[in-house]
Amino acid sequence: MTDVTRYLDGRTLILLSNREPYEHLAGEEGIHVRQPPGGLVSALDPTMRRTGGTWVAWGSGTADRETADEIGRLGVPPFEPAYTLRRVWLDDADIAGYYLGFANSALWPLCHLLIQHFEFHREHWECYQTINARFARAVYEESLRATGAPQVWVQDYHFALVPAELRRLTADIFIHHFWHIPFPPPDILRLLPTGVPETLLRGLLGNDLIEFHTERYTHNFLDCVREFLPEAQVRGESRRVAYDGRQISLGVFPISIDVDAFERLALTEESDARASALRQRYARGGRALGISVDRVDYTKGIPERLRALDRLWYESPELRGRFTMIIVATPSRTELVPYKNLEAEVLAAVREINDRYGSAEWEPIVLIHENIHVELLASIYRAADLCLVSSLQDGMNLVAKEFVACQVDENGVLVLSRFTGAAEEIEEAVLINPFNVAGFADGIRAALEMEPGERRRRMRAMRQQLHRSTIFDWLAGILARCAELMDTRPRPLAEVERGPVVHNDTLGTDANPSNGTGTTDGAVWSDMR
Ligand code: ADQ
Repeated sequence: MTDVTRYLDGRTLILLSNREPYEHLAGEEGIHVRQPPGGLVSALDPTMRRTGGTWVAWGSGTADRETADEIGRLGVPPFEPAYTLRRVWLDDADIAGYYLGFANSALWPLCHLLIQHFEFHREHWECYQTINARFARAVYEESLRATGAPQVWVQDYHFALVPAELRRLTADIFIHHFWHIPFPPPDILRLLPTGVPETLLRGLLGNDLIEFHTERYTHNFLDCVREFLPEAQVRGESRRVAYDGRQISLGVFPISIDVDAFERLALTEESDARASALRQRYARGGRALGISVDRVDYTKGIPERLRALDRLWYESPELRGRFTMIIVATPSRTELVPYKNLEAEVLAAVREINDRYGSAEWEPIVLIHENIHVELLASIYRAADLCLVSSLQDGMNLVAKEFVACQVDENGVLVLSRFTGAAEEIEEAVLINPFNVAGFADGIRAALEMEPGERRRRMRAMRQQLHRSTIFDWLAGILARCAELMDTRPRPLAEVERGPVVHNDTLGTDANPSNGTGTTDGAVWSDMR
């Protein structure tokens, strides 16, 4: 892992994300701790362990209150505290308004251009503002405890208003923000009531640096600023905005995965055995095996994928019995109606396809409708001959990268929607448009028929490219850019007076009631969004 501590130059990193890196859960055998192994946590937790600092997040676990002090702080990892987790409490109304409401029923569909799912409620917007202010206050309090000059890193669309609110509380603090999903063009943002887009953009312009996956999202952001905040000066060529007497920079930093970790998981003896067993079961006698992995979310194009498969088996009867598709589809945000409906639609479509084309020896689609352990995921990726990613819009899409990392035998073909951030980065995938069902079916057919030599050439090129751009390169790129920007800023007086910087202390064991209370179950993925 690249040593990123040098870019911090002794500053204290304060990270803000909606989901926390360690969640305490009450179970039958007492309290246990779980670490969600999503890309973000697996990159940032080791970093925080090395740099110290504080991670501020929603305390979502059922035993989170009992395992933190009275203001929600505890040292983590629980058995070997290296940094501080500051939990912020939300009640059911907060979750309904801020998280399920404005963040996931307004911003999420708008940013993905899927306006048929867009819902605006004034109470949700008010709640979003209140909760953003609450998180900004928590970050501010943590910044006052920091022993080194603080550098705040905000994650995602849950916190568009935090940067401006935090800057109101402490003007000189360095704040940057990674936006994990697409950023929409002005015509889409205009669907929000007057005043809301302006407030969101002003919130984001509280940052010193805003990071996106692709150039396109950066352009959309700048177009929105031009349109809604005429008082701001946009300098497109240098990707900067001058606003309120400050300079805000934008950067393109495509996120990635811990490539070596996935590769190692795919290469273990157990994984080898599991991959052989999977092929024996689903791909016997020259049959091909396909895989897809997503949360059940309308952005992922799951019904479109099923339509393409239906068309393929309808048009090409010779492919019936020659190709099995494993669809891993994890329930997500099931409290929301569009998600509940989508789940029912997916289950019904899978049943229909299996009834229509299946036989006593062959089930066309094997649906795994739950979270699976990352070890099993790596084995399935390794065993598969093709991976279908069919998002209607997707900020990046990590599944595409995980598949490539686990293809250690270099046999697989990646069929990738052109509407993912990944498609702008990965060369040699078979690109498809999920809205064009016939074209999508052709793409799958082309992947199935591709010569072994061509498959190997493409996969090898994708793997080489991926190794040059891991999650640690992403992290180092962002922190290096922050260091550059901080160097060009005059050092605020408070920081000069603070004297030599040292790492933030984590809470001692006394203040950490969670110590020794359980096990880390790192293998189960949890819905990070
Ligand atoms: P997501 O929309 O969640 O992320 P994605 O990037 O594909 O989408 O990441 C999903 C992660 O969940 C992957 O690591 C995948 O392996 C895992 N996962 C999904 N289903 C699973 C299951 N059943 N069992 C186990 N693991 C499962 C958002 C944006 C993306 C962006 C990321 C990171 O929407 O565009 O790539 O953030 O910035």
